[in-house]
Amino acid sequence: MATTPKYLQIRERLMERLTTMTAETALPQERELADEFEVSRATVRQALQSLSDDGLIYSIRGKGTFAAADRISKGDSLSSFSEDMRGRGLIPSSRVLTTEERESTPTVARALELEPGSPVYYVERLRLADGFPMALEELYLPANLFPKLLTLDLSSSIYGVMGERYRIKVTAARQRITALNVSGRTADLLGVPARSAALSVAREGIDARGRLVEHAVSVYRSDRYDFELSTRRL
Ligand code: 16G
Repeated sequence: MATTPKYLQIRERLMERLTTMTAETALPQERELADEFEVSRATVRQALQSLSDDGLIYSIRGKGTFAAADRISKGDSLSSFSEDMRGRGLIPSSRVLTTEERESTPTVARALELEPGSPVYYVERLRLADGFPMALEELYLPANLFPKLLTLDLSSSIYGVMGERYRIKVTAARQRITALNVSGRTADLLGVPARSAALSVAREGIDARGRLVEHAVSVYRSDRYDFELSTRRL
């Protein structure tokens, strides 16, 4: 009778344990797991590697191995980050990192169909779900549409502020998803090791009157977030 390889048995036991662990908490060290399960460290390493390959855990060099959060899928309805997170039972929040008025660069001007150099408000925020980093978001908003925006509290929903304060509702959007690796400040803010894979989503939000009201670039941790798109043959 074929026996299940040792590392798969350890993997099973670790998977059971993961179901009781909160996301982002550390697993015991390799050596401790080897003692506990009475197997070699090589077997533990193999089990951990296979869990990591499946995205159930992740390691940070020098720090240890951690339980991964369940991945969040974004559907194809037009929603804000806050709605997205709430819809999944998570509490959204933000750390506002930068707010300033800028002259639009050619790229931003093209995205918002403005004259290059026209004033835009720039808002950079770290978006969190249940207190854990999910995305780093940069927003550019035409200054003429949102007078005094930067005097407001932008740590909750910008779409909320747009609707309540300016009566502007994003009703359609153009989106572009690209893959990238994050390093340096971005990786640090997102709480991932350098060169981690991430998803960058650029959105141009259009309001009910057909105006381009936002250009946003959100860089999501790809271990915690994915996009789901439905298509139909016409
Ligand atoms: C999402 C949007 C972003 C929008 C933000 C508003 C994508 C790719 N981007 O992150 O364009 O500015 O939501 O969220 O979906 P808020 O209302 O929670 O601040």
